[in-house]
Amino acid sequence: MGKKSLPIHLYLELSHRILQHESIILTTHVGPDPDGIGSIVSLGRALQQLGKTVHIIIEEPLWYKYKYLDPEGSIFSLDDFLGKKTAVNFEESLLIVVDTHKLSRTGFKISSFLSPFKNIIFIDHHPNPVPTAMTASGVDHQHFIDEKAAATGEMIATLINTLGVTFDDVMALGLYTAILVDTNVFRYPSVTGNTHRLIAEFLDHGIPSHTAYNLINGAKKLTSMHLLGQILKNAQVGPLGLVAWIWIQESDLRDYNSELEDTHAYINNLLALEGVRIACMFRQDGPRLKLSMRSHGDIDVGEIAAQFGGGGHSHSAATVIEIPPNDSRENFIHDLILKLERQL
Ligand SMILES: [Mn+2]
Repeated sequence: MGKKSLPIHLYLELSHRILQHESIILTTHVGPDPDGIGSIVSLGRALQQLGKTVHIIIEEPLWYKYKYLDPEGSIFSLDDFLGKKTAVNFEESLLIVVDTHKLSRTGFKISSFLSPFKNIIFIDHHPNPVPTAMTASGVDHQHFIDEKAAATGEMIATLINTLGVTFDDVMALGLYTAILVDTNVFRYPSVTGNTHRLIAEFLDHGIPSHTAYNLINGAKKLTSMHLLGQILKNAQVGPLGLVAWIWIQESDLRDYNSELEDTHAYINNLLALEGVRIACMFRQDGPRLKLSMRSHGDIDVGEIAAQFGGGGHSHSAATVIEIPPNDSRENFIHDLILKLERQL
């Protein structure tokens, strides 16, 4: 039983590669979640302690609800960073991209800004369709990927330990929150003894777990709670009772004075339904339909999302679907749910 994480000698090799550079730029995917934010803030602090010059840059300013994960304001939006007129040496500096393995996922503006970098390392736990185990040591020069890691934050914690840096309060809170959110509160099969050994270290160095939990899950607005009620009221279950879904409408967000980010975790409520094995959340994405999926147990929604051109983890995945012009949205969703249920 149990999973094998990447062996420690690969982390040593990664540390060695990172430490060869004096100047390091950190970034993560657009619309960063606590995993991306906790990872860049913590790794940035660790590298600064080691005397490195670190710049953390993301596409847009940090969402206000996540600002507590960056209490010293170390993250800059691309516009703010460019406004500082800091010189960047694209030849010598190292770019580290976390929680995604594609430069394009960092955002439209920033990916073109970052593209001249000669030295790039991606640190990620999303399944990579392109095999990356290419060097003798098992990881290629760009991609340091551990699909089995519960969160990128888990990998970053191991890296920080390998670098010999002790966690401070900010790192402990950031990395704890990264794992808390990415495992849907420790309930995914990706959680292992190793995950909890790192969690124990965060608790030793940081703030209590109930405080960390409440900062992320106990700070909802009443309007968001009402929106959740409205959306769950319209939740539906497929004819076989195996797939449940909700639909997020732009007009609901407007009516309840809420933002899309507020609805991110609504889908998890559906997994509490008896017999339901897959939870789906639909929303309009321009002319297309964005479908997010969650599962528990042994249902691999990453594989299902891949059938529709998307991807993700075994228990959390997403895709964007084109509705045929001669089909209505309601019909399309109905057929899709039935198709999913018949696969189970
Ligand atoms: Mn993640």
